[in-house]
This record gives sequence, structure tokens and C-alpha cells, in this order.
Amino acid sequence: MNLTQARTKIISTLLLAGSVMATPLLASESGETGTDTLYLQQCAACHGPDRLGGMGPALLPENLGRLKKAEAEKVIREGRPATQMAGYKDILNDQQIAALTDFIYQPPSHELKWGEAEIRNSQEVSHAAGSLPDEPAFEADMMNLFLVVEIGDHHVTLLDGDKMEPIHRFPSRFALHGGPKYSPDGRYVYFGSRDGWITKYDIYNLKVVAEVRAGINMRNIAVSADGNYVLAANYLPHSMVLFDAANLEMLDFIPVENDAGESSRVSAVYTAPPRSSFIAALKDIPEAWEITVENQKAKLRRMTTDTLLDDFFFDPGYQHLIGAARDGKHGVVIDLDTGKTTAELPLPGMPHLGSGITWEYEGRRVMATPHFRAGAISIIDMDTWEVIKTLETEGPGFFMRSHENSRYAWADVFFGPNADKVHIIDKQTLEIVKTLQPEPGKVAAHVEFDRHGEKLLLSIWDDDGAIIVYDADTLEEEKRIPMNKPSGKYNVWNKINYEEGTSH
Ligand code: DHE
Repeated sequence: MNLTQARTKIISTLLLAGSVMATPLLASESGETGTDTLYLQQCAACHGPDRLGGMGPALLPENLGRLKKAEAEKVIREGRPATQMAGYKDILNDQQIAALTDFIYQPPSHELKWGEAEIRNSQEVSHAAGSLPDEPAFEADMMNLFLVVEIGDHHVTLLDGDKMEPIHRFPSRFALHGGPKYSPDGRYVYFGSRDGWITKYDIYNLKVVAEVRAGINMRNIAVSADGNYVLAANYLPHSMVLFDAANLEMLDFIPVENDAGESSRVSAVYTAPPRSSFIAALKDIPEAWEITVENQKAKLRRMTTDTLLDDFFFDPGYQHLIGAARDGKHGVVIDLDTGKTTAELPLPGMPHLGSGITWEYEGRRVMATPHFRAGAISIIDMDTWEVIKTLETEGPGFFMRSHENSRYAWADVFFGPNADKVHIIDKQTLEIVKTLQPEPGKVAAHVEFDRHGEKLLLSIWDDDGAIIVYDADTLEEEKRIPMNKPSGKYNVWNKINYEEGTSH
């Protein structure tokens, strides 16, 4: 069925079912005369009659938060290259395009539901567990593979980390965000999209094996250390959802609320391997949760925090949670056994702790984090929780990376006029020893090392972008592989071994 046929089908179905008149969401949302009908006629086939998404992404304020209105209007007018989104300038006039843009940025008039039934109905298993060959369909060091998420045209490239050559490229869900999570043996990977989709992909067979939609607006996912469970954390609705990792069957739906019944978004959830648990921080309620799975159900242990938490990080033993306060003015250290705050960190520039890394420096462990709102990298002693050094950078940064075998840590300057630069820090002198500008005028961001710490990949974050391969020792560029806005890159070995220089 082509796009026009799909549109015609959904409109006739809705009209026949009387949905246009009967759906309170659409009837009461009309605002401008006829915009709701216009939406149904032109957009619903791909984006869903209730804007929850379908073949196209969800068109709700939460999901559009990162797209400027003018940009959305341009997409409606001209379409989005390399996607199914066609331009409407020959079908709709300027006024109609403006009205549709306003419409999709309005919250729906009633609460949208994405509960147990919707989640179960969304599950699609294309290859049941055990039905595909257990041998890889290609030759490579399976532990030195990289996945590169290309957010320009929503694809993922699988890369051979020895040869630094692409093996396969496949379409992803719209707007993947956060690190994909590997199964402990590295065979499977789970991707999470901002629209709530979880995709399980079999790397050996280069095939999507199962998908499910966990929420309307999802924050991230975590895979349990034993590989048996996937836990999804949502912004919308206020929920967490537990899945069987084998086929993404829903096992438990956890409303995220406190004892008083107040609900909250989830800032993030991560697996904590030595604790055999997941740790989550809540964004609107001062609580962090430790979640274990018993009889395939989630069991919660609540920790009351002194402040609302944003993203967070752990010490290597998973004894402490190091969290960014939502006010962006400090960080906190919480002892995960007692649930008590043991230290306050003077981190005033909204640290991006999810991107923190650790290493040994003069016989002690230190961690470093970039800041979203300050051109600074803070280096913190993890015994005393004192900031031992603040490095001045050429602007606020997003990601930091290193590897146990490398002398250097890499930090991007994601925001501001110097976004095309990358700093290289000597982990033993705690100084910036080199600043690269690989492609003047184009954002350079996010690094990932190969399993040996000998080579690394850096993204040129542009539709006409690339990943650049560097020698981790000489810091010399070796090659460029063209890609469409490559964002994160994830090395199998580093991830499944929780390498100290990379995100977990
Ligand atoms: Fe991310 C990871 C939160 C905006 C690209 N980002 C994460 C994680 C969190 C987070 C909690 C860790 C999840 C995980 O890996 O399981 N990100 C946020 C925000 O709160 C913020 C600032 C605003 C938002 O709207 O979400 C934000 N993030 C962005 C972007 O604008 C980026 C640059 C582009 C994009 O894709 O949207 C972006 N975030 C990333 C990437 C990772 C990530 C590439 C994984 C990094 C890694 O190496 O693991």
C-alpha cells in the first residue's frame, strides 16, 4: 500500500467508524476550524489518529520538544529527506501548514493512555528465541564490533572494529536515543527510541527479532546483568516497564509514583551488575529506586533523596550513585546501601554525569564529567569526593571518553561557536594536551575506543558527516567513513565489560 492509499484507508476507516465526530481528543482539539480534520486527512495515516505515531513518529509536545516549531513547519512544507515524510507545499496552503504545526504542538485534551494492553498489543516477534542460527553470518572479531547510530536518516551501521569497515547498515526506529544495550554475550543488542520503541536485534544474523513499544516518550532502557530482563524508563506516561529479554514480552508495568500517589517522570535507569539490580532516579519526586526482579515482577526499594535528580553515574563498585541535581547547581553522592547522601559536589554547570568516566590517578580513582552549561570539565577524587581540578574548555560539552589502555581522555565541545573542536586530556597530568578541529564548521562529538584502546572513532555530527578513525596513541587521523549524522558509537567489548572509559 502506498502513502496515498494508506491515508485514504485510514480516513475512510475513521469516517466509517464515526471516529472523527466521536473522538473527544480530536473534536475538542480542533482550535482552528477544520485543523483536526486536516490532520486526519493528511497526517493520521502515518502519525496515528491520536498523534501517538505509527509509521511516522509521535506528534505530541513531549516528543517534539527538541524540534523548533519553525523547523517542524519546514518539514511539513518540504518533507524530510531520506524518510517517508513527503512535502505538503503543493497540497496545503501556508495557513493550513501553520495551523497543523500549532495543532501538533498543543497537548491533547485528554490524557493519552499507554498501559499494559497497549504495550502487549504493540509487541511483534519476527524471530522467536532459538529460531535463528547460533553462528555469526559473517567473519569478524565479534567482540570488537561497533554499532554506530546515524540519527540523520535513522539508520544503524555495524562496523568491523579491526578493519574499521562497515559490515551492514539497517534502518532503525525514529530518533534512537541513549546507548543501545548489549546482551552479556554480545550477540543481541536492544535499542530504545524517544517514541518508546524497543528493538531487539540479532547481530549474528543481522535481523530484528522483536519489538515492543514501552511508552509514548521514553527516557532509556537497561538490560539486567544476567541478560534476562529489559527495563524501560518513561517520561510519558509516568511508568517503568519490565520485559522478558528473550522476546520482549511485558512482565510487569510499574506506575512511577510515591506513597502519596504523586507521579513522576524517570530521569534514567541503569543496570548495577554487582548488585544484581537496576537503579533509577526520578525527575519530579525526590526518590531513587533500586529495582530487583523476583518471580518476573519488579520489587522496589525506595531511597528518599535530598534533591530531585537528573542523570547519574556510579563508582566502579556500584556502592555510590553520583547524581546531578535538577537545579543544575550541584551534584550529590548517595550511598546505595543506606540510601543516604554522603557528599555534595560543587558542580555548578549542570554536569552531564551519564557521560562520566573514571581512571587511576596517582594511586587513587578519579572521575571526570563535562558540563552542559559551563565550558568546564570537573575531575573528582572518588574517595574524598573533592573536586581536584576544573579544566577550562572552549565551551560546554556533552560526551567524554577514554579506555583503560589509553593515556588520553577525549572531550567534545558540543555547544557554542567552538562545537567543531575536541579536547584531548592527559589522564596523568590532568591537562588538555591537544585540541583538534577535524572539520571546521561541523560539530565534532562523541568518541568510542575499540576493545584494545588502540583506535578510536569520533563523529562529525552532520547530515553530510563521517566517523573519523584516530590512532589512540599518536592522535593522528587514519581514515574517514562517510555517515549521515552519526551520533553514538558503541563497542561490544567495552560495553559488555563495563570498560572504565566508556558509558555503561
Ligand atoms: Fe542524551 C545518552 C539524557 C539530549 C545524544 N542522554 C543519554 C542518557 C540520558 C540522556 C539520561 C543515558 C541513557 C542511556 O544511555 O541509557 N539527552 C538527555 C537529556 O536529558 C537531554 C539533554 C535532553 C533531552 O531532550 O533528552 C539529551 N542526547 C541529547 C541530544 O540532544 C543528543 C546530543 C542527540 C540525540 O540523539 O537526541 C543526545 N544521549 C545522546 C547519546 C547518548 C545519550 C548519543 C548515549 C551516549 C553514550 O555514549 O552512551
